[in-house]
Amino acid sequence: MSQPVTATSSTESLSLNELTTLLQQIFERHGTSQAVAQVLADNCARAQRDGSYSHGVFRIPGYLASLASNWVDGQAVPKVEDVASGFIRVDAANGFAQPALAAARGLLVEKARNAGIAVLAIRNSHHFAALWPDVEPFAEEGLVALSVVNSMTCVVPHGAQKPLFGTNPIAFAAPRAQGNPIVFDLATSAIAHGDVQIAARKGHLLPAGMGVDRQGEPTEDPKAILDGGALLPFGGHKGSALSMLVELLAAALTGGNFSFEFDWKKHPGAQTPWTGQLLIVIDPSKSGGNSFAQRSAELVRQMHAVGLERMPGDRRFIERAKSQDAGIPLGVEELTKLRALATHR
Ligand code: NDP
Ligand code: PYC
Repeated sequence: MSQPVTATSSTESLSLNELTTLLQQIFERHGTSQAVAQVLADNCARAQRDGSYSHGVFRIPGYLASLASNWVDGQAVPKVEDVASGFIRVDAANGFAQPALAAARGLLVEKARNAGIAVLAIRNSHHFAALWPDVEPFAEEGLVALSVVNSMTCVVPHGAQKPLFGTNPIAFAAPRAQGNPIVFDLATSAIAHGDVQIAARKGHLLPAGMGVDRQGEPTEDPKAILDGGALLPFGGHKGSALSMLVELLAAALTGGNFSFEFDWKKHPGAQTPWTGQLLIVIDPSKSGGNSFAQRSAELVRQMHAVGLERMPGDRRFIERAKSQDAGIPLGVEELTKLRALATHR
């Protein structure tokens, strides 16, 4: 789900570089190292550019509140451990997950190309962003990538009465010949928590089946979900099983927290989940068959041949192309606030 920002007289359009620079200034001004600011700003600006509005500039106040509450360490230096031919562990040192991935990325690609497959297990990390930016670049260099990250307790497992799981997204990217890579990135909850917050702010109702109120009764009111209610997994028992998979791979396997294992109550304002993240990267050239990228192009061709009009990722690629021509539109009021954050704490 997304909330398009259409260019109008009350918007101003920035290039990707301009927005990244502004966001970098904000992060640094609010206590991150330059290295962390660069990684987070790049991630957040690309999300905004692609129309991933629940994880673009909308997230800045949450990042800054978490930093201000000393819940997350914006100066953390990740510790990368090369533990096996196909396995890297990273202790993010209570910092953000993306700088941990950046620190291990070169070694991860080298291992995937040598062994055919490699795992990156990040723990002690905070992931507050869209997941597709973590996997898409691997596909752009011919690799297949899968990532999972767990978040914070707000999803009721199918058949249970109380929330336990996080919104726990799964992102996948694969190269495709003569086209954009195949990329999907989806919360295992019926809707991302960020989109519930956006709907609440705008006074919109949600479609049926997304969540329950504090009494456990189905509700379409996003405020009732946020005020003591909870979300449901997508697809009933099937999404619930995938959410459990994410808890196992992103937390149990990495040494990170399950979504229910941390409590930010002692850090007022904290919003970033303190959990773990797993990435699996595969070099498809090792399969020895026809070029994987040609095969994925064939799959997409056949999907279109049976009537499919929109692939996952298409909406983002269209938004990206638009912003390359016209810039990234931001509301003037929002931009004024962002500019103020870049100069004042
Ligand atoms: P959506 O339901 O909007 O989209 C999920 C995927 O389905 C996307 O790849 C999307 O492609 C694709 N898609 C959407 N509609 C269609 C359609 N009609 N036909 C074909 N494909 C379609 O995303 P979610 O609400 O599940 O998640 C939003 C974001 O929230 C994600 O980026 C996720 O990583 C993030 N998130 C992050 C968390 C964290 O802990 N860091 C926790 C939970 C969510 P497209 O992108 O082109 O629209
Ligand atoms: O939108 O569900 C979400 C989310 C959780 C953590 C970051 N985003």
